[in-house]
Amino acid sequence: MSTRVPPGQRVTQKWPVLHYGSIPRFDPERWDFRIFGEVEEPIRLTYHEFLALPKTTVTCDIHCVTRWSKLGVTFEGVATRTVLGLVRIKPTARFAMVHAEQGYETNLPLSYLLEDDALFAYRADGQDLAPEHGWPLRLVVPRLYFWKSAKWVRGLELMAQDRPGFWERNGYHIRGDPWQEERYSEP
Ligand SMILES: Nc1nc2c(c(=O)[nH]1)N[C@H]1C(S)=C(S)[C@@H](COP(=O)(O)O)O[C@H]1N2
Ligand SMILES: [Mo]
Repeated sequence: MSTRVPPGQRVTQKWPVLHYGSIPRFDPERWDFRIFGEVEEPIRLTYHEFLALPKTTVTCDIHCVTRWSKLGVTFEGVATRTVLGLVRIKPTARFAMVHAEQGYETNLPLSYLLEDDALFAYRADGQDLAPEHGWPLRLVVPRLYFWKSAKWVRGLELMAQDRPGFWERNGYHIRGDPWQEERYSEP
C-alpha cells in the first residue's frame, strides 16, 4: 500500500484538462484580483500588482475526484498566505469562497488557505501555466481534491458561514479531503 496516493486514486503521468464551460480570454489591463467579505478593508489588485508580490515554489501532488492523481508537480506563484497578508481578516472569517471567471466558485475552510502549501500559481513545471490549466492564475490547494483549485481565479470572499460553490451544489462534498475520500455529499 502506497502512503503517498490517497485511497481510490490511480496515478497518471498525463495532466488531464477538466472544467465546466470555456477557456476565458485574458485582458491584462482589465484583470483584477479582489479580496472582500469578512475583512476590515476590501482590496483590489491589478495584474501588475499581483505579479509584483513575493514569489513561492511548491512541489505537490494533485488528486482529482474523478480518481486520477498526478504526483510531483512544481508550481510557482504567490502563497495564499502572502495574498491574505494584504488584508486584515476579521475574527468572524472562517470560510472562503474562491471566485473565478464566468461565475465558477468553490468554497473551503479558510484554514487551508493559511497553510504554507497553498498558492496562486502562474507557472507549472518550469513553464507558464497553459490557458487550459488556468493561466493567467489558478489556485492550488494540495490538501483538497482538485476541483477546489479554481482555474482563472479572480478573487477571494471571506465568509463567517460556509456556503456551497458550483460543484458543491451539484453533489460534490462540501470539504473534499482526498485522504478521507470526501468525494460526494450524501443524498
Ligand atoms: N474556473 C474553473 N476552475 C476549475 C474547474 C472549472 O470548471 N472552472 N474545474 C475544477 C476541476 S473539477 C478540476 S478536476 C480541476 C482540473 O484542473 P486541470 O484541468 O488543470 O487538470 O480544475 C478545477 N478548477
Ligand atoms: Mo474534477
